[in-house]
Order: sequence, then C-alpha cells, then structure tokens
Amino acid sequence: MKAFIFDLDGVLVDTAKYHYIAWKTIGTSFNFNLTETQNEGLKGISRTDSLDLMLEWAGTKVSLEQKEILLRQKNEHYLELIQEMDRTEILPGVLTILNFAKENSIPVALGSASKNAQLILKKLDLLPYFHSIVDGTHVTHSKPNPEVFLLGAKNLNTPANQCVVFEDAAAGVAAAKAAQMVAVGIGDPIELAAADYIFNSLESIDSNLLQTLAAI
Ligand code: B16
Ligand code: MG
Repeated sequence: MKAFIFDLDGVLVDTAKYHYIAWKTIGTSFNFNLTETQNEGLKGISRTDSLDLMLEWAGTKVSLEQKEILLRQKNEHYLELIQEMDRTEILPGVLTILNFAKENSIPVALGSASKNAQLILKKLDLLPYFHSIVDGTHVTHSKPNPEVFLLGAKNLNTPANQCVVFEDAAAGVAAAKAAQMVAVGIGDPIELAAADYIFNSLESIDSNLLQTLAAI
C-alpha cells in the first residue's frame, strides 16, 4: 500500500506570503529588512529556527526572554493575517490529488513544520482528507530532519520507502530524501533539484502521473 504525505505551507495553501509579512515586521524591530530571497530560506523551517536565522543574518543577538516575545508577536500577527483564510485559498490541483487518494484508498498524512497546521486545515475544510496530521507540535527536529515524515509513515502503517512526499521547500525535499521517500518538489527546479519529480504546481500532475506515483 502506497501513502501520500503533504507539506502544508506552499503545497496546499500559499501561507508563505503571510509568514513573510509577519517576519518582515518582526525584523524591523531589530533594524533588519528581510528580503524575498532570504524569505525563501525560511520556507519549511520551524518558527524558532526561522527567528534564529534572521538574527544571524542581522548580525544581532537578543535574550531568551526577548526571543520568546518576538516569537509570540510573530505568531499573533500571522494569525491575524490568516484569520479570513477560506477554501478559496486552496492551491490549484490540491483537491484533484486529495480526491484521487480518497477514491483509490491511498492513506494520506500531513507533514508540516507549522504549529498552526490543524487550524489552517480546519479553515480550508480539508481535515476529513487526512488520516494522520503530523505538525510542529509533534516533532522535536525541524526539516531537513526526516522526523516529521517518518512519524507520518508510522501513523499510516506504511514503510517509508512506500511514501510519496509533496514539498515546496528545499529543507522539506531533503527531509523526504533522508527518510528514503519519493520526493515530489512543487516550485523552482533549481531550488528543489534534489527531488525525484519537480512541478510548477500540483495542477501540473496529470492522472497518468498520479497513477505512476501511486504504483511506485
Ligand atoms: P508556524 P510547512 C512551515 O510549514 C513554513 O513553511 C515555515 O515558513 C514556517 O516558519 C513553519 O511552518 C512554522 O510555522 O509559525 O505556523 O508554526 O511548509 O512545513 O507546512
Ligand atoms: Mg512548505
């Protein structure tokens, strides 16, 4: 039995733009201007690791207490930004693949670094498609560590090498490969070169290819 594991941010929904706005605002509090290119490097990385990277790029240090405050402020702003999110923000091709999995009894898990994953899936009305949800609240190691995907495979009772991971971040593709899984990269072919397959969007995956992926 094959299984599909989906990343959330950037694969099912474009939350990257909201993370970017919230991180950019936090950056201004320590005189750091986060660029779009730097933001690419934050994709798939946990909230704490993202802040650590930004502080490193800014060449600055803050106390642990101040870090906690910045992390809380970032998330409060992010939650405000996604408050109105609904099914119209589901990315093209997502429902086709989830329905394909459902019709073919392919087990489906979420493998996301986000601690807001449950809330977002609920807003998008996608919870019923998932047999297991593994997110930032369940793991101790951030992607590129394979923990999040290995836990998803375990919850689906599927061997790792029978799982297909859909990911938009280089860190996530690296995590899937470290877990010995098939990696389908969604996004920039250069950035995601380590993936087994690369597409612009889930919408580019036609039914023949879905059959192939399901039969790997
Ligand atoms: P939160 P994914 C990741 O989600 C995002 O790509 C990354 O930008 C974010 O910092 C991380 O979740 C943590 O998110 O602040 O909501 O806990 O791509 O692994 O689904
Ligand atoms: Mg992502």
